[in-house]
Amino acid sequence: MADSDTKNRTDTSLKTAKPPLYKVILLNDDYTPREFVVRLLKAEFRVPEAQAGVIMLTAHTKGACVVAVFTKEIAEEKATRATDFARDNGFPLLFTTEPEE
Ligand code: TYC
Repeated sequence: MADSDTKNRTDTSLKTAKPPLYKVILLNDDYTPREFVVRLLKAEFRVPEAQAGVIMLTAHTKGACVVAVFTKEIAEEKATRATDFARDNGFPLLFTTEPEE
């Protein structure tokens, strides 16, 4: 019997199913200027200055920091755009994505 045929079902997963989410992760490197990282985060991810500063410093000190969470397609597009922008400006800054939990 198909799931949807089951009577009196209490599992609401069919109604509430959400797309899997992906984290966009900023990686630290030794060459990209801090100010450039903050500027890029503001422009590409629309985060306010203070938050961009915290994200940049977290990546700088810990090696990586989650920037934001999106559906897979959007996360990959954002990570690619941000990495390409850095590359166009001559910096090795890298953004990656990974599934959330
Ligand atoms: N570590 C870089 C520096 O000291 C700054 C930096 C911070 C680079 C965060 C990347 O994700 C990063 N100039």
